[in-house]
Amino acid sequence: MRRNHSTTPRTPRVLAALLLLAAAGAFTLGAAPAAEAAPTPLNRVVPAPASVTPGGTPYRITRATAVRVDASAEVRGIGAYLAGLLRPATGYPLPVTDRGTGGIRLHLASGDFGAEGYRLQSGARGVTLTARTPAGLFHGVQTLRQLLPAAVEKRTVQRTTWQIAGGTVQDRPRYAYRGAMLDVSRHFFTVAQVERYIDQLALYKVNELHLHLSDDQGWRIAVDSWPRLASYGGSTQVGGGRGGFYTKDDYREIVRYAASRYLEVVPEIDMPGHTNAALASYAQLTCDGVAPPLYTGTQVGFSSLCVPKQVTYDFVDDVVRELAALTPGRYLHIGGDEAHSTSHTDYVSFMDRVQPVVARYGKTVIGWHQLTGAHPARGALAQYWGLDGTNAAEKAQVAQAARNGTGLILSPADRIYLDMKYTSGTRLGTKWAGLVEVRRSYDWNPGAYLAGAPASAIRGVEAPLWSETLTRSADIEYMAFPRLAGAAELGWSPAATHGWNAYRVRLAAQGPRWDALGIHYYRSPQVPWPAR
Ligand code: TNX
Repeated sequence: MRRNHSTTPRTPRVLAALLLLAAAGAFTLGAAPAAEAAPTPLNRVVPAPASVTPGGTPYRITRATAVRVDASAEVRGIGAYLAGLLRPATGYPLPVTDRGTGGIRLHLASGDFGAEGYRLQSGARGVTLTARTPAGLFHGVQTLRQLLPAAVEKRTVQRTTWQIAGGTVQDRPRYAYRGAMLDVSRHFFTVAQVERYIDQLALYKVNELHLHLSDDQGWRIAVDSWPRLASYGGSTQVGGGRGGFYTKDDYREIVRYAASRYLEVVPEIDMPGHTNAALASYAQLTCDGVAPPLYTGTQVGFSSLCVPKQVTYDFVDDVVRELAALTPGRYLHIGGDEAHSTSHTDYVSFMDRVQPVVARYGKTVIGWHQLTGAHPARGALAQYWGLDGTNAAEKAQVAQAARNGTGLILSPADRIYLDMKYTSGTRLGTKWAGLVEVRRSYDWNPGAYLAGAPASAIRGVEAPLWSETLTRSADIEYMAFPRLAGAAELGWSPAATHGWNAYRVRLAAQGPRWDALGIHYYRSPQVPWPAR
């Protein structure tokens, strides 16, 4: 007791002295070496920029830096988004203003930028992003972000210097369609989970979010004229969990959020197969009038809408009308894959009747490539998901359709199906298309991929993520990263920049960024990740 009494007053003083010393040490350590760290080279970005001219003094973001925008609400919005990204880690105020000079400038101008390109110029006095469109500025912001240290992604103040290498980046995409698909049917993902993924996609300049909204295991979008689709058809998922669905307001929120990140939402209602959830909800949609039970397994190819019945087309009309009305984007995906329990004749007649419905509600059809076995509508796009070295007849059919004017979106399953396991040891995912390590996923050329398809038919690349085995955001991330970055680069970067040896170095630099963002990713041994 007494002893304690005599020693306690001294302890805090000693502790305080030690803390002061530690703080001083941290201050010196924090300030000095970071100031000498070289800025990230202008080409160490994913996707690789079209052209880079390094040179000159870097720009250093300081407490005095402002984000200077054109006097336009949309440009100001992108400026606010950028400032919001940079403020937490820099601790700087970064006001967004349409006055002054220097700093980080976002500027719209006419020029040879295309619909999504931009120019980034960096020098001692500032960084200027110029584009013809807000989308171009937004993509330029993602480049700027990657040129700053990975610590910029942290949400607390970091002690370092924030430099952007001097020089010019001139950039624009190879393809207009750069997509990612999320299967929200096999397992349901909340609006917040979808928005988290959207933010991750935006970092890599992905501009299309394809949502697989219906399948055998769950119907995920409210349809007022057929309410049981969501309330009953959405009530479970693979493994028998509670499932879920998006109300119309939820869906509008996803569309709004995606648009704020310059992504277009492509909704998919998969038909005529993959429809058990709909058939279970409405017995009249089946040919025998008997509703099947809800399905929580992972088989495919056992369900079909009843092609001869008129009510099928009343249903399709209602669903397409309501979904088209909710969707500002250009496309409506009608699925059409694995219709193994629909006869070929029925499949063709179904697609002949359904495609005009999509057109009537003002949307362009996208279908899985089996659509090329029917009569793809004028302007329709087919999404190719075949594999190397298999099914030559089917490949020939897709190539023939491409020669006849059907545009193609490439999603080869043995390359960019993000649900394929990386190795036999990958806990999540499936392997029906093989094991797909990071290099295999990246190392192919979309422009020359499908023999006989003219290069002009290739509209872009999409990386689908099927969710039979995925239940959490961490699962989505582990399968998507790092392969999604490679798919995004195949969609954006000119073929001339393609090369695994340089790519793996650029990819490795993303690791610390993903760590800072809390993205759970696969540390592939093929990539020289910096030590953690
Ligand atoms: C094939 S690809 C499917 C999906 C599965 C996926 C699993 C395609 C259009 N259909 O139904 O979820 O494989 O990888």
